[in-house]
Amino acid sequence: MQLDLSNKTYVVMGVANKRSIAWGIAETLDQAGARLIFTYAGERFEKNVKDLVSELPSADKHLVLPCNVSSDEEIADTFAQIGEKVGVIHGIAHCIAFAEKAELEGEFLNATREGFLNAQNISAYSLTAVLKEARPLMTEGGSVITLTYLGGEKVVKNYNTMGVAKASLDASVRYLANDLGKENIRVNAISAGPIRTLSAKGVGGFNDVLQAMEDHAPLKRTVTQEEVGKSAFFLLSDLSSGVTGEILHVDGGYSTIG
Ligand code: N5H
Repeated sequence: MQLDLSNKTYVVMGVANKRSIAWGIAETLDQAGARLIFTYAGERFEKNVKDLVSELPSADKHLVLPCNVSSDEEIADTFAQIGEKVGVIHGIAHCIAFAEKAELEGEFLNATREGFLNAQNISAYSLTAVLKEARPLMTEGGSVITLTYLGGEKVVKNYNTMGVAKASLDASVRYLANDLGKENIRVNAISAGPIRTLSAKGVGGFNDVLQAMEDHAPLKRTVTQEEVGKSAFFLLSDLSSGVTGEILHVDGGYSTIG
């Protein structure tokens, strides 16, 4: 069993700022000694991510690259660069989702074809698109995680089109786990409870969801980026060597309450 990740390399996709769940995961992996490759969505996040990474204790060994996951060419280009620079990778934290604001309020029935497909494209298909390019670099086996949410399993007010995209992501995790298991590549998801991140900013009813966690979750509180980071460490490391195709709820037990 290996708790030290100093000879491992992970790709962390989707850090926007220091509140990002992806950043909580990155900090945990950095502390364990892993080498990290960060990818960011567009120029507006570049400086943020580079500044944050430069503050990590082992900043020198990490890399920061752009990757717009709506483009197959960009994903191929990013992973070609990763292959050239580090060779083998041991895992990926895919922390990427998007839905237009109009899709995140009112009735799900108001979803537009474009809004629905855009959410599926960025939030669900991107995991498969990334794994197509990452697979050839995972020659020593590996572990991949993505972030999902309860709204993909149950109806959660306002989550709407994102809920359907997360259901698709959850199913993708199971099919990808089945495809890649023979290469000792595991694929799992963390279903985090609500955390105040940039992606949650400005979406309706977020405070009510936080309050419901405090009132009804078995732990009677919300969870932190660090707690998601610790569970990510479990899933990305050898500690979880027998676990694949799984959705791990890091939500203070909220999803178990009827
Ligand atoms: C039930 C809820 C609250 C309502 C729904 C929130 C859904 C959030 C997810 C998506 C991914 C947010 C999103 O795409 C917002 C964008 O329209 C606008 N924001 C941006 O473009 C910013 C700048 C960038 C950084 O954001 C992204 N995503 O690129 C769910 C909450 C209780 C839990 C939650 C917040 C879940 C989740 O999936 O994040």
